[in-house]
Amino acid sequence: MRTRAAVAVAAGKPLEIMEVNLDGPKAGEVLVEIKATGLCHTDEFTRSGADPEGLFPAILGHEGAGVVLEVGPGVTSLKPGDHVIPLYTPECRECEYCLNPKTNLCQSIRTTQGRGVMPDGTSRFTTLDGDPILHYMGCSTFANHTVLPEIALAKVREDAPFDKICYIGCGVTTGIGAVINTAKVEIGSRAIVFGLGGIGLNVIQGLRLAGADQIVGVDLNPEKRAMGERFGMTDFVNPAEVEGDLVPYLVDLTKGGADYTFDATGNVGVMRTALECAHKGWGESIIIGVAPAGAEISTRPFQLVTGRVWKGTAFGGARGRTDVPKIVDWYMQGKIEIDPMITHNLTLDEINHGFDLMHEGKSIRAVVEY
Ligand code: NAD
Ligand code: DAO
Ligand code: ZN
Ligand code: ZN
Repeated sequence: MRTRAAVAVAAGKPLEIMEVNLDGPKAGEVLVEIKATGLCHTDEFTRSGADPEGLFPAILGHEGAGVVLEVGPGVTSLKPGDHVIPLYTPECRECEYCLNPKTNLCQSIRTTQGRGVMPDGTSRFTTLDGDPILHYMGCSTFANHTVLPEIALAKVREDAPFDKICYIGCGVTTGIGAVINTAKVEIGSRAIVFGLGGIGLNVIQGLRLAGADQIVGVDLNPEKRAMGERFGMTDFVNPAEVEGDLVPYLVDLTKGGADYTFDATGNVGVMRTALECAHKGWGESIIIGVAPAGAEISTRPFQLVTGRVWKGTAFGGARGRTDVPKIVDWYMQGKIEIDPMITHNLTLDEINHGFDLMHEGKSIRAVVEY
C-alpha cells in the first residue's frame, strides 16, 4: 500500500513529507493505521544527528496511537479493529530480560530494532522508486500507516482519545514510571526535578500521585513555572537566579537534600548536580535524560560512598503490554492528566514547525493527527 510519512533524509535536515510504499505484515507483525503521534525530544535528537544510533533515511516517531488494520501469520493477541499504542521497548514475555523482574529492557528484537529493520532483517518501507527506508525505534509513527512486531504493541481500551493517549507511548509513561517503577517514591518524600519539559512535567505529576510532600522544579526557562505548579510543583528554582552554587542552595531548600532527584534535561552537568543534591545516606538520583553521543558523567566517588545512589531509567521501567493499558485507564479515570500538556495540534505537513516550537521552548507536547 501507499501511505504518507515524514521522512528523515539526513542528519540536521528538515523532515520531508512524502508518499511511501509500505509492505503488508509478515509473520508475527501487525499493520497499524496511526491516528495520532507525539513529537518527543528523542525524535529531534535523532533528526539532528546527536543520536549515535540514528540511521537514515528513516521514518522517525515513537509516540503514537492507532488501530490494527491487518495481522500477519501467527499473530494471536491482536485482531483488526483493536486500538493500540506502539512500544519502542517491546515486551515478549519470554526472553531472559522479560523473565527478570528487575528490568523492562526486553532484548528479543533489540539488534534488528537498532538497525532500523523488522525482526526478519528487512524494512517494510520503500520510496516510490523502490529504495529502502528504515524504521525507527521499531515504531515509525510519523507515517499514517506502519508495521510493527506484535510484541511491540499494547492493546488499549477503545473509548480513549488517540490524540491524547499517543503521549502515553513515551512521555507520560517515562515520567510517571520513573517515579513509580524506578525510584519507587514513598509518601511524604522530598524530590527535585531538573527540566520541566514533556518528561519532567510527567515526573512531577507522578510525584503528586505518589504523595510526595515537596516537589522542587528546576528549569532555566521561567515560563515553565506555571505548568510545573499546575501539576503539583511546590517550589520553582531558576538556576540563573541563584547566587553561588546550586547544590548547597537545593540541599538547603530540601532540608538536607532530596530523597529523590530526577534529571529530565539530558545535560551531564545537570546530572551531576542532581546526584549531589540527593540526601546524604539515602538520596537516589534517577537519570532520564539522554545525553549527546560520547558525553560522560562524573562526580567524586565519595558522593556514592556516602550513600547517594545513581540510577537510570528507560521508558520509566514500564513493561509496555502490561503497564501501558493501565496508564490509559488512569487517564480515563482522571487519576492523571494529559490534556493541558498537549499544547499544539498539528497536521503532518506542519511537523517541522512542531520541532521549531520544541527548540524555542514554546511547546510541551505537539501532537500530529492524521
Ligand atoms: P524538553 O526539551 O521538552 O525539556 C527539557 C527541559 O529542560 C526544558 O524545559 C529546558 O528548559 C530544561 N533545561 C535545559 N537545560 C537545563 C539546565 N541546564 N538546567 C535546568 N533546566 C534545563 O525535553 P523532554 O521531552 O522533556 O525530554 C527530556 C530528556 O529526556 C531528553 O534528553 C530526552 O531525550 C529524554 N528522554 C528519555 C527517555 C527515557 O526513556 N529515558 C524517554 C523520553 C525522553
Ligand atoms: O538497549 O535494550 C536496550 C534498550 C535501549 C532503548 C532504551 C530507550 C530509552 C532511551 C531513549 C528515549 C526514548 C524516547
Ligand atoms: Zn522479552
Ligand atoms: Zn520519547
